[in-house]
Amino acid sequence: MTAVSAGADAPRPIAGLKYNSTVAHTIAAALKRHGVREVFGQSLPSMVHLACASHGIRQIAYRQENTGGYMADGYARTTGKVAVVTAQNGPAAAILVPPLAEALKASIPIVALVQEVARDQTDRNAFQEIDHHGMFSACAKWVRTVTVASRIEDYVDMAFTAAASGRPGPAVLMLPADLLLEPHVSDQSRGLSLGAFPLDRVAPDPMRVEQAADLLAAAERPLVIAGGGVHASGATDELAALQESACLPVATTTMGKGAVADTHPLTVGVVGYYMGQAGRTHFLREMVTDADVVLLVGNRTNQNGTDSWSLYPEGARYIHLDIAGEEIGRNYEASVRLLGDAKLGLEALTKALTARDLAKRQAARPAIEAAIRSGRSSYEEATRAVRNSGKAPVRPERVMAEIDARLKADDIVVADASYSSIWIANFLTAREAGSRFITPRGLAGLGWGLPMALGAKVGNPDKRIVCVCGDGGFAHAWPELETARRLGLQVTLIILSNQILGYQKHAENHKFGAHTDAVDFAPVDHAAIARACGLDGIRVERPEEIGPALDQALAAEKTTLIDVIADPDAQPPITAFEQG
Ligand SMILES: Cc1ncc(C[n+]2csc(CCOP(=O)(O)OP(=O)(O)O)c2C)c(N)n1
Ligand SMILES: [Mg+2]
Repeated sequence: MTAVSAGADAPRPIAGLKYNSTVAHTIAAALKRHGVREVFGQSLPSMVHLACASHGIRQIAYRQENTGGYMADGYARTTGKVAVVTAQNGPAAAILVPPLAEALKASIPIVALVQEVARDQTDRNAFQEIDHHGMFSACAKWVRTVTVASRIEDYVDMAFTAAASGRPGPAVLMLPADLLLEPHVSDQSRGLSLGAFPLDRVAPDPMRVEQAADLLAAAERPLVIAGGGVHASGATDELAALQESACLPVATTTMGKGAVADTHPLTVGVVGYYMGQAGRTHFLREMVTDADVVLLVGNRTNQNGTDSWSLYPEGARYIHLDIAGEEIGRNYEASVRLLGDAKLGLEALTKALTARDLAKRQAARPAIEAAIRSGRSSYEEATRAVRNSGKAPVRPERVMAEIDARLKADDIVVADASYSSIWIANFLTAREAGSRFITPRGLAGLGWGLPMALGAKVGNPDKRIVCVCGDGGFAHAWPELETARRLGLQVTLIILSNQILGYQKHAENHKFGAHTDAVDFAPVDHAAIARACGLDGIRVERPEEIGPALDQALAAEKTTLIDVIADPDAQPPITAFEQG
């Protein structure tokens, strides 16, 4: 939270514009004060975007509200800034629901500025009028309509505060179309910037931190399981410090991947529902099931992360650190409840632990490291053949091995839902604490991948973005290839073309012994779609072609789509698939 000088908000009038000092201009100035440089939108509410332009705020024009919302999500996840997305009332607002729902479940701060019908047309069946409050109530933290010009800055600030404070999430501010045109001059009474998250860091109760430190110091087989909250809090350095100084093994959820370096000798890796035979943590399952003290950090203990609540030990004592009190002890009763920010909580815990006698922890370290080393090498051995597979159609594990060989610590990897999230989280290596692997684990909806990658690129123009999508999921988002071209957003986009809705088909076969006829589809030339949009497209049919295609794409100036003709029988190591 920083104070911003009023002079920085001076607008530059746009030639020909009929309105130069309106409520919309006050909104634009407030956005600028909150550090907003880009707004994801498609013209509407037009006056907001025109006013934003006069304040030097760029419109990142999406082709569709649904994907525009995912762009905002990818931007927020990878910048630490609240993302802003706009939409018209009615149908446009309706298809903003899925990305806001993802953001709510995954705790991502987004402010949605949505046009509302004119105030005097309310409840008259005005064009595209619908109960927006009812529609957004289940997918946003906060929904309000501002109706008077004098309160506009209060409401913009409330929206940013709602999005970025406590557990981050989406906030919706409804803006009646007529209000936006009302003449207005800000009284400049608000001067703080609220656009970065976490907005307010609160530390857990120090007494409970001491209790947690006692438990961890005396534990026989302690384990940390870190979730996406560690990234949201920017707490990866603090977690790495705790791991190292207290000799604690650290596992993560899928969203928590990269919270610690996969290369650290005390990192277990991602644990959850894909610890089957080719799972990176397959041979380390006992490290979870046998733990006697478990520290959960920013981890909502959901179904996939806990392998349907079968993985985390029943008899263990839990210390649960989270910014959301309702998550603490939700599925595993917490002996020690640490309500607060992950960064401050981990810092305090490390301090409390290092003030104690850590002889027990230090003595245990060599055996823990040896177990992890052995588990990793068993995994390497078990998967060597498939990671080096020379077969066509291509194995996704080989594609991941080729990406992994080229990955740098500060590259951002994004995946669509379905198998793609598992392929990247299981087979790629987080080289440093803080490396980012973005997956839509809030709701796991198809189509998030490409737009999240574009949003990440908008927020991180100097970083390399690698995006992996299944062909089914990609079909939800093809139109945004034009956005990549128009805005010159360079992403290395890999489509795993197995010509099926893989996860769906395989899950149906496992569960029902048969599948419906929706899961197979006709061949699609994705590289040609990319070329039709003015991007580069490469078709890969043989495994030896993947490496050169990746090298070309990573060095390219525009988005390059690599259409990998992939093995429809390849299944990631989902434990449920291997049971019976
Ligand atoms: C929006 C949405 N619709 C449907 C589903 C259900 N679903 C989960 S995985 C999947 C198949 C995805 O296929 P594809 O994207 O080709 O990836 P693959 O599993 O083949 O790698 C489906 C339909 C979903 N998760 N989200
Ligand atoms: Mg597929």
